[in-house]
Amino acid sequence: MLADASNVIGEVSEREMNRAIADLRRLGVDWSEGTDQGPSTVDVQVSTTNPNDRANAGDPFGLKVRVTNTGDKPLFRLRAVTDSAYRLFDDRELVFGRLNPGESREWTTTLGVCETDDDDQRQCRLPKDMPDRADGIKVVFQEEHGHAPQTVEIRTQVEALPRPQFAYSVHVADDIEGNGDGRLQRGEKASLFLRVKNVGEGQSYETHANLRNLSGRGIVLTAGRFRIDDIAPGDERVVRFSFEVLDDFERDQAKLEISVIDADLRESVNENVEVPIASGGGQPNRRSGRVTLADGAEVRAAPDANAALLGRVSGGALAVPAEAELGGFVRVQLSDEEPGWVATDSANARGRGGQLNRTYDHMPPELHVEHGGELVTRDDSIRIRGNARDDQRVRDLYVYAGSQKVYYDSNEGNGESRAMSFDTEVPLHGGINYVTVFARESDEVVSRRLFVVRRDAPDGSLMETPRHDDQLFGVPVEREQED
Ligand SMILES: [Ca+2]
Ligand SMILES: [Ca+2]
Repeated sequence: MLADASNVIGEVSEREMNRAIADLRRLGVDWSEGTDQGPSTVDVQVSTTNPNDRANAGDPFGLKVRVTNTGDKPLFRLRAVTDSAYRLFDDRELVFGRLNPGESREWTTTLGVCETDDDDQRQCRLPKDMPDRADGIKVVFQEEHGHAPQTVEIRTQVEALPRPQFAYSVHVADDIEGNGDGRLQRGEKASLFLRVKNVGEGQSYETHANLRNLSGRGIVLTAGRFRIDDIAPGDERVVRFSFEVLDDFERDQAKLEISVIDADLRESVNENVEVPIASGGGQPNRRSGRVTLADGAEVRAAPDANAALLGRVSGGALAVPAEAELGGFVRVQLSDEEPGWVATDSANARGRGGQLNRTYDHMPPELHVEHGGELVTRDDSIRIRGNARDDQRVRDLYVYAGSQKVYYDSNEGNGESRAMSFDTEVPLHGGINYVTVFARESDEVVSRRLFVVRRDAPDGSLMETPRHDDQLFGVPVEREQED
């Protein structure tokens, strides 16, 4: 039988107890107190619902315990509770009740989190954001008259889902209501194009893109929240936020916060963006028709050779609609109605076959971590190694064991600023250890890998996890500059 037995029994009032007993009877469990007739031997089989006790994050996973009375005395109110250093696997209840000689009973409890879906179906699954981890579960028995069987143990492994990772770029255009000069003045309504690319190895799930105003009065968001769920690896999405700069906005820049969050996997990026507010500005001349951008032409956010680079034409020339001209630049229309500026002398080429390669200014380092495939050890440390590379730079790389920093290496002064490698021993305490590896390009652009290693005793038995670490889900990204 499959049931979520938490709080079926426990500290309950008599009335609740009677109701619980009736519930158990419906499940075929006899919860009578009985009279003590002495001990009896019990065969206990503990297993999980999966082969090799391995599961994938996001999938159903259950613990199955089968008890057989191999002695000659009945046992009463037989039950068991799990004990694990992983909160989700801890304190699960299994209920058997009266067990007569020769009888077997089985109880399965979920190790996941249960919710009722839209069709009123109750679903219990492991959380999608679980990292690679190895755990131990003890099944501790109780019997009304003190004849409980011995504690049994089981070991499980969960494999994380491949994770998405978000690279992105931000482009503010005065294209909704404004003079169209590529700069933002008071009184204009602007688009903020957020281009998100999944550069990770797994898809995203429930994904939110949000824009927040951090400048107070004078900035009005008109579209600030989007859902961009289920982004496959390698795919990109464009979100078009919009906001207005009121005439009485007093500051010389608008401060906005952008965030992209996968709510299921708890993978997120966020960043503050400062958009300068221009005073004055030119009036572009209207243009129509198409222009052909030369192979290698640079498309920028404003009519200025130093303005942010949106992308570069490659593989041939590329024809695009022309909209306006200003200061030696032509404003063209890119995909998704996004405007861009190209120097006029790069906009009268011939040919075709090119495409626009978009630039991502926020691309986290590619981080590989190897732990030898082993998440269980009897040693007091584990060797991990790996490397990080980035198109811009890798600033530093560090490792935490629980809340303790155990490794740090700065890339400052190294010959190759865009790559780093590491090879280190991470100390382990008994039981469950959270190991997190970080590689940073900057304070905001960080990659992280988390996994959970179990250290067993030299004889292979499960070890107690020190209490201070048992709730820790890795550590937050550091903000301060390392020394
Ligand atoms: Ca403008
Ligand atoms: Ca980068």
